[in-house]
Amino acid sequence: MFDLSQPCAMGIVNVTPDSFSDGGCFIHPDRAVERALDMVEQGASIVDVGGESTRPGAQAISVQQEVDRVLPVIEVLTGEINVPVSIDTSKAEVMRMAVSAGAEMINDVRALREDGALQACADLNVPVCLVHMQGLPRTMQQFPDYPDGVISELNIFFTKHIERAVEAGVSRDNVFIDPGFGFGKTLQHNYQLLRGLEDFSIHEVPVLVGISRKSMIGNLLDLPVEERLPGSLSAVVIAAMKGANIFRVHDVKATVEALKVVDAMHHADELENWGAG
Ligand code: PT1
Repeated sequence: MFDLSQPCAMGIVNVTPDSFSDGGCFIHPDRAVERALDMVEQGASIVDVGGESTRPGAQAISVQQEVDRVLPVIEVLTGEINVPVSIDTSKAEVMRMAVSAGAEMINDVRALREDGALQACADLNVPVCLVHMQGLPRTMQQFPDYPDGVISELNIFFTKHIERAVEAGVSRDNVFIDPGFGFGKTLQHNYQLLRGLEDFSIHEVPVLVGISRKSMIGNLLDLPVEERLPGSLSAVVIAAMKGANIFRVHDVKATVEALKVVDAMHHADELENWGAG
């Protein structure tokens, strides 16, 4: 189901009224489903459905609110597409209900630190992405600080949280890690992370990255969200060359094309060797 022999795109399906880059256009379940279907057509290998915004400054929401947003979308989607649906949540109840409704992966920006999330994941036996975040969304961008270096601190975090998940009964084969670009990181931290991405290979688990349209692109280039595609694609290419496996993005078609170029370089000797192409 998760073929990670090639880099792949995970399409972002926000079912939130306050999402930082879609401006909440996909709050209606039908719109979210439509958007997900487009992404699959464009080559998404996974679609990631989320009901809680976790961008800097976002407020927490209740279990009920989150369930009401994501469940209708997951229920329809899993019947209509042939790629796995991932649930972007930190809440144990949402994880359980989403997987019952057909979701096949859990994406948790809080790395299973909420009550019951660890046990839910162990019980559900699906792949889980452990994302690094310093602090919590509402305040995480106030004082990001990594006195021992951002790469070294994240490696300690991943070692600890992979271990903790495995001890709770999560299969190591089901663990993915994600450095959490923009989650309690300055511009400097984000680019140090991008530069050092290959260092996370020591954990020998797939690496997921989410950079698409984030402030690390917008602040660098001084561009609004709708003009961040070239910068986002550049980051995708860098991350792919540094061994990242899954790319959580808004712009699936462009990302799949960029990833194919990187893959062609990696497999250059197997390409067609005639004509002027
Ligand atoms: C991510 C991610 C995510 N990001 C995974 N899941 C968000 N696995 C939601 C900004 O700086 O990177 N990996 N789920 C969205 N969060 C943010 C954070 C959005 C920062 C925007 C910014 O602009």
